[in-house]
Amino acid sequence: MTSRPVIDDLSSFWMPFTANRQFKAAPRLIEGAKGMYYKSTDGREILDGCAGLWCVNAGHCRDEIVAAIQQQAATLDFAPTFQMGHPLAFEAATKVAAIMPEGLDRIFFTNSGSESVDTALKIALAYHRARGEGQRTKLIGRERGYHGVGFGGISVGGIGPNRKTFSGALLPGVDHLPHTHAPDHNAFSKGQPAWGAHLADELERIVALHDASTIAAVIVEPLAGSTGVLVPPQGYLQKLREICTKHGILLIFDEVITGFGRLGKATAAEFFGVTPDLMTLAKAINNASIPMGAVAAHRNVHDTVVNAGAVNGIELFHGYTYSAHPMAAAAAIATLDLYARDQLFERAASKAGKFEAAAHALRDAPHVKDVRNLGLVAGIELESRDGAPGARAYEAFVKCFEAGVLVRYTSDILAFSPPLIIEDNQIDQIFSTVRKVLETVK
Ligand code: PXG
Ligand code: PLP
Repeated sequence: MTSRPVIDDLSSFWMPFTANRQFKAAPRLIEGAKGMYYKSTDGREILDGCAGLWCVNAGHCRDEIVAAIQQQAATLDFAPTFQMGHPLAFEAATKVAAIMPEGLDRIFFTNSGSESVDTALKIALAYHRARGEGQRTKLIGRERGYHGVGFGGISVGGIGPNRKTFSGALLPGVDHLPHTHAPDHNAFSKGQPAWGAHLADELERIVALHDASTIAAVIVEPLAGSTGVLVPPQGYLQKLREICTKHGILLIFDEVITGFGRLGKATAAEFFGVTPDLMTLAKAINNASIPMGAVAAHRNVHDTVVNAGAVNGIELFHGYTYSAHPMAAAAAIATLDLYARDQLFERAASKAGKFEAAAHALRDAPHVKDVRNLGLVAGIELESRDGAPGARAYEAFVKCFEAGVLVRYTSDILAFSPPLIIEDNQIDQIFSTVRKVLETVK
């Protein structure tokens, strides 16, 4: 057994989205992973109920991806993609494009979901400017939306605590749709709730207020993950699409979580049958093995920007040192091949029914006030403790970890999004562990 590191060893790493003092007083450390399991530094196997952070869709340390990265590290460690190129960048883009909805086949690489969001917002502005409508600069997000942590992302995002400290420095010209969470109507919905399509009509109100001629884009997560699993009401996304099209506004789907099989199709856009103009991707694009993200742009958006300027001029003044990093690209190619070979998106679809039943079986467990799900995503919302929102879910999360199951929590919502390779008995293990834990949680 590896001994726990002393607390001083933990002090230098300022941990992201973490209660640093609380964590460092009682750390949870992972030192290995394989398939569906993490291994903790105290030698325990922990079943991964949330694919790391919604990202390791093919399971951990897959041999094919490991080999691709190792080989690439020894062959071409880095090459610029500014006025240069390397073949894997183009190959990775072609492979991503091949599984995107019809038309979204121009791929801009980034290194994270947050960068993908900023990139998509900038492409939207560039598109309108190239069309001679440079006054279209306003951006519409949604309450409870999570779009990463860049200034663009928190501006269009709708999570109060993520914005509060920075409220004086958010992007101007942003408005927000209402969120779609409606427990009075939709608690314990299996799959898409029936009530709430009309919430998309709020976009008409926002358009009337600002005038369509000032609005560049609407950005939403087709299924909101981080905020606690909000499944879109039936017909809602279709309405957003219609209203955006009617007013010449670009629709951006933030598919950082939903991309690459989470709902049983390559994208949520495909699953819902609604095609955005721009899509942000990251995480499972290469099984989270090397940081990578992307924006899939509709060919028309790409062509409008690229054809607007002089032939020898840079068309979009945007990019990252590591856009299409060779190792990330190699990992993406290996990952996409693996998804196809093992038919993991289809596998997710085939397990969704079992997953739904196992999640909803907790309906009568202590503290549970809602269960919601779609594809291989589920959320279980708990009653909050008086005066201590989030404390109950935190206790459940810690106890699950101690009982050998990793779940995710946000405020008082437990979120589940396992690797798509999950087996039936592992689905049972996740939810039976959560039930046992909830029986002991105060
Ligand atoms: N958009 C969406 C929809 C996301 O879910 C981002 C953008 C930002 O991606 P990066 O790679 O910059 O983190 C995300 C990220 C959680 C959790 O447990 C979710 C995310 C990140 C960390 C934790 O809910 N989503
Ligand atoms: N800051 C400085 C001083 C830089 O030179 C660069 C890139 O060259 C950046 C930030 C941006 O880094 P990246 O391209 O990795 O996003």
